[in-house]
Amino acid sequence: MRLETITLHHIKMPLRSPFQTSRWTELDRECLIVEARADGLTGWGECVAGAIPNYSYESTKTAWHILEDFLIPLVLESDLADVPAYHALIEPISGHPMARAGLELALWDLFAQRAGQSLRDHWGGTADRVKVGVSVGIQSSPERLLEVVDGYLADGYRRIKLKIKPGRDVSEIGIIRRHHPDLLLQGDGNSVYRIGDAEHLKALDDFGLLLLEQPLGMDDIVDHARLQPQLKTALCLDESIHTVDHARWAIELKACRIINIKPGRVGGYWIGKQIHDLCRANGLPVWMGGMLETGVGRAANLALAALPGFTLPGDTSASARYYHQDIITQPFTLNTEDSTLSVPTGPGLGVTIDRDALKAVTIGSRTFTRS
Ligand code: OSB
Ligand code: MG
Repeated sequence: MRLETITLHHIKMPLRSPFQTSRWTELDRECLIVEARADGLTGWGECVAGAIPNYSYESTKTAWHILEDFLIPLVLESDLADVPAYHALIEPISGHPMARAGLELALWDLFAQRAGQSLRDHWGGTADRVKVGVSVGIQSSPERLLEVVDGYLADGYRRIKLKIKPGRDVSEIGIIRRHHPDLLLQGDGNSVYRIGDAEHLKALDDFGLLLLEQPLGMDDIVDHARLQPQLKTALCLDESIHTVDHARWAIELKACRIINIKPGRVGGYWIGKQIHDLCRANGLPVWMGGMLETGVGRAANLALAALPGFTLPGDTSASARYYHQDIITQPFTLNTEDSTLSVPTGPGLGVTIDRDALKAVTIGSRTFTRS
């Protein structure tokens, strides 16, 4: 496939409520929407790098730089047979997984449309619906947190993930567990604890958590392997897993019992699928993480989460949990009877971009053309 144009849309969307983790707070969602044209088709992708390099070192500006100066020129000079050929083409460029993943998704959308398949079918997914929960940020007090969680339960969500940090962990998880003894509940430390906190983290074993996500350092596997045998609670790695090798090392070292797959973090859906396959072969459950995606990334995340190894509820909540107005014409809504989102079935991503809504949140754009 010879791409004719690639457009980057830098967008900024206000979040319905601030999202606070152990290390940062987000008020708005910035990201890049990638629009690629070839053979009369338009493919869409989402690069999830945000305004500030907090969750990882990437930001919308570094991603724009990597896309504009390296990835897009390579693609516009080439005739790509498939998505693996894209990965071979950009292999000399190191790092920047979110930038790579954003363009990769636009290519997946084009190749799946050309094959007349939904992304789910293209990737071999089987599920029609994906179980989902909500990732709830740190609130002003445990009492306020309980109100917020009760609101999501009233909306129909059946799994809750709580952001935690030292001093805002045992109290927050404790109050939710006391009020909801049977709720599927999990915590996410976003890399703020250290191995010296092992005794403190053991207190969380009393709450019957589904899992504890990434308590220790952003690149750590070794200390998580020291921590896991000291806990009853299953550890789940997020920030530490960027490659298939990282997943293999984590499995070999028994650093976790579960892995959260975020396509942006690992450089796209192709590698995300490989991590899924590796975990499945080794008996580790996986689940779909989230980066507060727009409807574009959300559609693709649901398609990948339709693979059989995604056995735990994901962070792919409905559009309205994040935004008053999504950039797709049919926002994702929760199936309240089973706390699921339906996997799109149309060709490619299976969603339609709302051009007016996209325009309203665009703060910069540029089109690159094959010369
Ligand atoms: O650690 O999983 C995380 C959002 C942004 C960056 C990191 C994380 C998150 C979430 C929210 O937890 C996931 C979502 O609802 O999209
Ligand atoms: Mg996380």
